Amino acid sequence: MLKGALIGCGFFAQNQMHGWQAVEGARIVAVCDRDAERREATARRFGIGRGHDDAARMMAEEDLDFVDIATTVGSHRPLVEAAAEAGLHAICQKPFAEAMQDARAMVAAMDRAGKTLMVHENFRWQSPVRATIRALREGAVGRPFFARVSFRSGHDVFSGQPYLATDPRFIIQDLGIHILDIARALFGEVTGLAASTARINPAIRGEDVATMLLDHASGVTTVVDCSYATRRQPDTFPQTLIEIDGDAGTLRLDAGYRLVIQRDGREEVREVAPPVLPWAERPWHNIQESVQIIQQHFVDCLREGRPPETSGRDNLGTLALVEAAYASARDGNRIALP
Ligand code: NAD
Ligand code: 89V
Repeated sequence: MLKGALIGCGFFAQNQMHGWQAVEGARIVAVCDRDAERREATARRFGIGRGHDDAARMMAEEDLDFVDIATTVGSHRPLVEAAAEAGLHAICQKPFAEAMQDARAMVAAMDRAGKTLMVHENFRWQSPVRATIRALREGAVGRPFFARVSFRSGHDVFSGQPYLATDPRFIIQDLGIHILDIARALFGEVTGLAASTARINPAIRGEDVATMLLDHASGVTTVVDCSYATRRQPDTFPQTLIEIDGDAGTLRLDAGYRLVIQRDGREEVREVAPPVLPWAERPWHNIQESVQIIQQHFVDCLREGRPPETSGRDNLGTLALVEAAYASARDGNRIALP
C-alpha cells in the first residue's frame, strides 16, 4: 500500500480526499496546510491523524511514497522541487505552472530524482470524454478533419474559487487549459494557434471568453471555445461538448452526456453519463468522478512502472498552448508551435 500526503486542504482538495478513500493501492496518511482551520477540518473529516503546517518538514518527518499537491499555482514549483529533494513521487494540480521555465524546472527536478510526476489534468479522464476518445480511435468517423471542443456556461465559479475573479489571467489558464488538453488527447500536438479573448463580466479582472483555432500536426483543425459569460438554460456546466467531422461520418458529445455517431446514413446514440459517486453532487459529479479515475491511474502507473498519461512532461505541450493563446490574443498573431 503506497502512502501519500495531501498538501493544500482547500476547496478542490476535498474531492481529492474523497477520491483517495476509494482508490485501490494507496492511502493518505498526513495532510498539510498553512491554514490551521482548513487543515484540521480536512483531517477530521477524513480521519487523518497527522497534520502539518510546513510541507518540507512533513516530507522529512513522515514515511511517504508520494505527495498530492492541491495548492494554487504560485506554490507548485517550490513544492514539487521539495518533493524531488525528499525523493517522493508527486501529483501536482493544474495549472502546473504560470511560466514554461517553472514547468521545465519541475520536470527536470523530478527526472533527476528518478521519481514520477503527474499533473492532475483530469478533464481528459472524464468518462464521457474518454468514451469520445475511444470512439474516435476505433475509427467511428474515419479520418477526422475538423472538430469543435466547447465549454460555455454562466455558472458562478467565483464563490467557491474567489481567486478566479482577481487573477490577471482567468479562463484560458483555469478552464481553457483543460479544453486544450482534451484537444491534444483527441488529435495530438498542435503546430499553430490563433486566439481572441474578451472580458464580459465587469466584476472580474481576467478574460472570461476565449475562442481558439488550432492546427494539429495530424491535419485536423480544431475550434476550442470557452466562456463563463454564457447565459443559457439549461446551463451545461461543467460539460465539455465535442463535435468531430471525419471522412466517414460525424460524432457529437452532446449536452446531457449523449454520444451521437452518424455514419452511412445511420445514427447510433450512446448514453455516456458519468455516475454520481456516493460522495459526489450534481453538477460537479462529472469532474468528481474524473478525480478518482486520475488518482487510480497514478497509483496503477507507479505499481506498473510506467509514466502517467498526463505526466509533467506531457503537460508541457498543454502549457505551450496556453502561452500561445495569451500571446496570440495579445498581439493579434497566429503563433507557430515547434
Ligand atoms: P484553495 O485556495 O481553496 O486551496 C488551496 C489551499 O492550499 C489553501 O488552503 C492554502 O492555505 C493552501 N496552501 C497554499 N500554499 C501552501 C503551502 N505552500 N503549503 C501548505 N498549504 C498551502 O484553492 P482550490 O480552489 O482548492 O484550488 C487548488 C488548485 O486546484 C488550483 O490550482 C486550481 O486551479 C485547481 N483546481 C482544479 C480543478 C480540477 O478539476 N482539476 C478544479 C478546481 C480547482
Ligand atoms: O476545473 C477547474 O479547473 C475549475 C473550474 C471547472 C471551475 O473551471 O477551476
